[in-house]
This record gives sequence, C-alpha cells and structure tokens, in this order.
Amino acid sequence: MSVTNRQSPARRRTPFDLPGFLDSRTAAVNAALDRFLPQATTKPATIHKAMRYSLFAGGKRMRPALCLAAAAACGGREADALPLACAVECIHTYSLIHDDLPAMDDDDYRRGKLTNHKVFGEGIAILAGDALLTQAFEIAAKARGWPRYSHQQIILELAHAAGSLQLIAGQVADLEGEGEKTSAPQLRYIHERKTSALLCGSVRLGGMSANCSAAQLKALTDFGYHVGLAFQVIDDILDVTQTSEQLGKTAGKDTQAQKATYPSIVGLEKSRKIATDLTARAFAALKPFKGRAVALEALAEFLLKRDR
Ligand code: GRG
Repeated sequence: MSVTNRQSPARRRTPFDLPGFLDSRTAAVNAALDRFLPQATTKPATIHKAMRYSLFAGGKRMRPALCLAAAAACGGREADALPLACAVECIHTYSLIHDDLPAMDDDDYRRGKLTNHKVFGEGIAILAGDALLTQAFEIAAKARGWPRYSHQQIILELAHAAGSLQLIAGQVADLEGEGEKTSAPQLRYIHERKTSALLCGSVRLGGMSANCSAAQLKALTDFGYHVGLAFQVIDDILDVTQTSEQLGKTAGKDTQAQKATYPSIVGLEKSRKIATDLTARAFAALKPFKGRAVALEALAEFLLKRDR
C-alpha cells in the first residue's frame, strides 16, 4: 500500500501531503467548532467551559478528517461537509467524557489532560457529555442542506451511529464483557459498534454532504467499516505497547480492567496482521473512486501506522 496516487508513471503526481491536509482541516474544524459552540462565558458558564475543555483538549480529529476526505473523494465542497465533521467530533468527545467517568472506565487522563470529571466534577462532566451530544444534532439541523440528502437522512445517520444499536451497544457489551471470557466474534461485535460505527458514519456523512451516488455511498461504507475496525485493533495494540505519555491517556487500561482485546485473544503479531488486512480491505473498497480518494487512502495508511 502506498499513499502515492495510483496512476500511470507519466501521469503520477507527487505523494499526497497528509500532514498538510490534517493541519489545514484541523484548523478549519477547530475554527468552526469555536463558532458553533456557545462561548465559555455564556451562562451557565461552567457547562460551556466544560464542553470546550474536552473539545479543545487536543484530539487527533480523525473523524472530521475522514468526513472531509470522503467529501473530497466525491468532489464536494469543504463548506458543505464542515458542519457534519464538527457534529461527529462533538459526538465522539461526548463519548470520551462519559467513557472516562468513574462508573465507566474511571480514567484520570484523556488527550494529555485531566479528564473532564477530574476538573469539573462528575455532575458537570455528565452534563457536558449530554450537551455535546445534543450540540451535534443542533449543528447538523442548522446546516444549509444538501441537494441529494435531506436533513432527516443526515440526522438519522448521526442518530444511528450514536444510538443504542451502535455506539451505546458497543459500550454495553464492553462493560458487560469485563472479566468475562470473550470470543473473537463477540470482540468483533464490540469493535463494530463501539468504534467502527462512528468512524464509518463520519465517512458516509462526508460523502452525503457531497451528494454522493448510491454506489459511492456503498463504497464509502465498506471503506469506513474496515478502517473503523482497524482503528480499534490498533488502539488495542497501542494500549499495551505505548506509554501513557505517548497516548495522552492511561496506558495498560484494557489489561487492568481485564478487557478482551485482539492482543489479549490472538497476541500482538496476529493483531498487527489483522489490522493490516482490514486496512487492505478498506483500500480495496476505494477502487470505484479511481484515484480520487487519495486523502482517504492516506488517512487509512496513517491510521494503521499511528503511534498514539
Ligand atoms: C456512550 C458512554 C458512552 C460510550 C460510547 C466511544 C465509546 C463508547 C467509548 C470511548 C472509549 C473508547 C476506547 C472508544 C473506542 C474508540 C476510540 C479508540 C476512541 C479514541 O479515539 P481517538 O484515538 O481519540 O480518535 P482522540 O482523543 O484523538 O479524539
């Protein structure tokens, strides 16, 4: 796999500038989030401070990047995808705040900083998560609209990814599986919902913002599903191979909580192979884009090789 565009040598362009893409898109997403959210001084200030604290704590912005890259693959305009990129980041950040709570993973650090409840207390952290989830739907509802896909379809997409059949279902299975023997299919069930659903939804929403065809949406879904699964396998690997400083969150938590992970079930080497195979499946899904999905390809490769 290579991030170089697959074209005949005569027409081959320079390799895709992923760092440049990530820097510019992160800046655009941060500026838009800043506009969409109430100011930190808006009453009641505590909740807006808490929402902003986690949202601007330095996340990698991978879901927005995937959303914007999918829009680009379909020839869309960044301005049409930006509200949806922000909406998925709000949902993601809410899930992290709640996941870190004492009743869930009970973590002290996230994104290299103290977790929301450690700074603002449990009550405000719960409310900050709730408010970010709600904010996501407000941002999507207020967006200008997209010719081929209605606001209803877009809102449904967000609700589906975040709801009790996907994100929440994954978290429920994860909680209930702690300390239990988990089979590989059950682990796949958890990863599909806890992680892949929102990543896949981010990709699909990017395509939808660009008025993608049904065939393009199918290809993006295939891509997002496999990239999402690879993302969690890599996350599991990093949990046992990296330090807390590198990750910006407590390393070794999965082992400590006796959570089933790919490394704990099949070992590190096989886990790496699984992540590589899933990424290859993601690449294959992009074939219909005939070289126009360079940003998505570069992101898939980056996510496979990431170290945090
Ligand atoms: C609704 C309480 C509740 C939870 C939903 C998403 C989730 C379930 C829990 C979050 C914790 C977790 C391990 C989720 C899996 C997805 C994942 C690997 C999140 C970390 O994403 P990154 O690495 O984080 O993109 P940053 O901080 O860079 O945005």
